[in-house]
Amino acid sequence: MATERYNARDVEARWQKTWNDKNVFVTNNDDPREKYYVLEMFPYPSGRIHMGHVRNYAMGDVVARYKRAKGFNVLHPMGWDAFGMPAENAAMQNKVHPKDWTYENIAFMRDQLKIMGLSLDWSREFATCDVEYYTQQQRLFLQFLEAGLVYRKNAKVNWDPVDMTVLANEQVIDGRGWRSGALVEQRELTQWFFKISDYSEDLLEALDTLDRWPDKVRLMQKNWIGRSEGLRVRFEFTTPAPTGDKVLEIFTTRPDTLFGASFMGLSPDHPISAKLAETNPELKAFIEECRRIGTSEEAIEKAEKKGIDTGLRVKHPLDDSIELPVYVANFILMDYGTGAIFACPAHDQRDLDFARKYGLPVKPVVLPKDADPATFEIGDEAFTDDGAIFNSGFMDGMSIADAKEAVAKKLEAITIDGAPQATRQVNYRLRDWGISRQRYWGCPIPVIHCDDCGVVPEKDENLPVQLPDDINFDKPGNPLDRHPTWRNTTCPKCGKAARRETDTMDTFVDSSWYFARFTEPRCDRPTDPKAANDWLPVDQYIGGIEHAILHLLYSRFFTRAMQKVGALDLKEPFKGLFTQGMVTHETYRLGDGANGQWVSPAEIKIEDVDGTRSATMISSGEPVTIGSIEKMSKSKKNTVDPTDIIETYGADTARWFMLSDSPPERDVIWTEEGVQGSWRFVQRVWRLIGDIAEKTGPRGAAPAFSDAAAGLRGATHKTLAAVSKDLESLGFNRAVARIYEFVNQIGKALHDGVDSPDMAYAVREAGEYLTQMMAPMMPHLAEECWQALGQKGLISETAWPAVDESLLVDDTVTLPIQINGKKRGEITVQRDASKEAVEAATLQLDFVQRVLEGRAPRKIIVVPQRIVNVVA
Ligand code: ANZ
Ligand code: ZN
Repeated sequence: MATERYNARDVEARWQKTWNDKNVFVTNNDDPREKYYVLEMFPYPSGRIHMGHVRNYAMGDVVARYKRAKGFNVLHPMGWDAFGMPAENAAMQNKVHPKDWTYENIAFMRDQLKIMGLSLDWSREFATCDVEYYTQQQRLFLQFLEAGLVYRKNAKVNWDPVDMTVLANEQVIDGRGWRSGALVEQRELTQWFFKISDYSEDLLEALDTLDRWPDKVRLMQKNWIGRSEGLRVRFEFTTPAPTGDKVLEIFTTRPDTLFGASFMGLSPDHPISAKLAETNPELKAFIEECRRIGTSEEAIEKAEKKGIDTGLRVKHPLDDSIELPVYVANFILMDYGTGAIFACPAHDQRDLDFARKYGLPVKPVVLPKDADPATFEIGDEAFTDDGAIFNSGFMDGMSIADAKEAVAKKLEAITIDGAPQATRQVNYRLRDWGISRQRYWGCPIPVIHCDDCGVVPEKDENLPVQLPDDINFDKPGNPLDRHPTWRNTTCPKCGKAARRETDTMDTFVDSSWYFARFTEPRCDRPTDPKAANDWLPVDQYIGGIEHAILHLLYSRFFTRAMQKVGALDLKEPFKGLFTQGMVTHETYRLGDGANGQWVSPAEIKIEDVDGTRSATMISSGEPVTIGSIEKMSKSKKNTVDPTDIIETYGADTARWFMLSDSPPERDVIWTEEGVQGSWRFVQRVWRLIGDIAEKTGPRGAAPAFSDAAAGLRGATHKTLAAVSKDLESLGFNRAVARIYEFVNQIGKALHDGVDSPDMAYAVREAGEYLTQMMAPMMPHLAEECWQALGQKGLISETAWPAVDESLLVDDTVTLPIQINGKKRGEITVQRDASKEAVEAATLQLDFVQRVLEGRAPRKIIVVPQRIVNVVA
């Protein structure tokens, strides 16, 4: 048996069948053991799994298998994030129904995942496009609506004229639709919103409690929420405003710079701008021009700063003699603060660009440290750092913080037009979440439009509002709008003919609660609160950094919203978060490499002559240039197909290589040589275990151990302790490195011979522990080895071995040797060696014998574990 080559293909299929037949990974909610929930971000069923998935799921599976062995009741489910645009694009391009396309992809990808040997509870699988799932999502929506967490409002949206859909800000890249590439337009639409802003402060504060999240993710969320403390300040008009307002209210975070005010700015969407535009064609044209920039902050930030003087004037709140002009300016957003600002060009770059363009004053009021107030001037760059206030009357000499406080106090105490001139305000960048999408392949929003009753929620007992199957994609836009009958329904309130809402939900809604659904996936409510509370939060969530902001923030909001409607009782869904690095690969291009067509690793052959690598096309022998290492992507053709790899080398090899080569948070470079190295290791382990099985018998009672046997046992238990620690902290590559070393140690021991019972025991133990340690990473090989070692039962169901702590202490000590009171050298002995044994060993030493010159010592004193004194 030991000489037989390990045939991963047969072995892996066999063990997968056994696990499946025995329901080894089906999790029972009533199991009394401590619970552990490990989850990888579920995939979008695009058609095939890619190496990024393999890496992600291999990591999650190691955690799941390790925790199971540690005695936890582990939940490790899998599902599909299955709604979204690609299915509709496929429908349009290939005349296939989005539903068929999606479910066919799921079937294919499920098989791909199954050959990876993941310890998943497939009985809990669902796709977000399953009617059962989106029914419960509609139920949640209605509960949120009733709880005041959902509302409708008119909103300016990014409209993609080719895909005929609203785009989120993140989907607009350089003013164009991310998918279609079309120039994005602005439209006003009535949209559905989730009130995530109700939780701005809570979402921000609770970041501090997420101590098992990467710092960078917490920081990204913090910046996204964007809390800022500032003042609302009311400036009195000295010319009549067209809206009849007496004051212009602005929001500022820098009231300390008030004396540097140069002009006022209004958003193009400010009511005063709109009113003025009615009679001012130039302004009207300018406002329309602004609309074309897009709604994203990024686009606005990038655009050249432009504006128009309205002719209106306001009074400076701290100095009656100063009058400030009011401009409409393109860089001011209506939905932040009050949609109006005072501008201080010396200390704000946007204001400075604007002031330089229109020749407005630039007066510095914050003096950099060590600068001379008499000569300090602003050039092309605003001064935004810390300094001391100057040119500012009563604030002169103050720090920025003190000045902010002083202005606030002063203005709060003044009353104009019946209200304080300033009030303190906290602002958040975080906007409410617009979830309306004008698409077919999403969860229908379960509301009805009635001419008499307005917007009416669908009745719970009428759920689901099911997507119609008979649709066509002949024209762009939303097929639900065009469907001849689907829209027609009756009003749940008055019973008259009414129309269904045709918007569907943003697919981020689907992924904001799937982790809760997995805890009781067939429940006829969104969740079973007991199951959700028992399992959640997810102990270890693993996924890509690209979801660091939106998906995680929305899920955190959803958990709070679900708590509010009683679906569960907690706030934070993910206790531990891990973001894994990407899988990269060399790139290859035909010809000299500059503009040659990309070619895939499978199409080329690489030769290595004295360390110089060169590549040619397998088909034609054409030369190929080897390029840089990049994230695997279809566009650069530098992908390898997981199924090909698994069929060639086996799942264990692919998993092992993925886990071995670099720390899991870093990028890993996929190389053929690397995979082959892993494959050779698999073979080596198999031979090693075969040898052990042949040369040693089952372990009985522990015999007395020689130094060599004790040494190997020490290595075994030290490796076990270290690997356990590595797996606890997701240090997979470290665990792998230790296992490599351990295999070398076992190999050496085998080579030295295992004829004595103590060596046989130690080697057998080492082989068993090795098998158990590698089981989370290479589960098929481990099962096979376990069986070869004559073990009963599945290793997947076997407890993690216990570390014998006594074997962790180093079992030798090094003692200094003094001869006649002077240190002459050292001796290394067993820690528990007897005094007589140490004495005898000391007398054997060369340097001791030289001093004694053949005589016996007058005296020899051994202080155990401390020192040896020889009196010559
Ligand atoms: C005067 C000032 C002076 C400002 C200065 C900055 C520097 P954060 O920190 O992001 O909250 N602002 C206020 N409302 C705005 C809007 N609707 N659109 C664009 N800009 C707006 O930013 C707050 C600062 O952004 C505010 O403080 C305001 O400019 C500007 F030396 O007021 B500041
Ligand atoms: Zn009605």
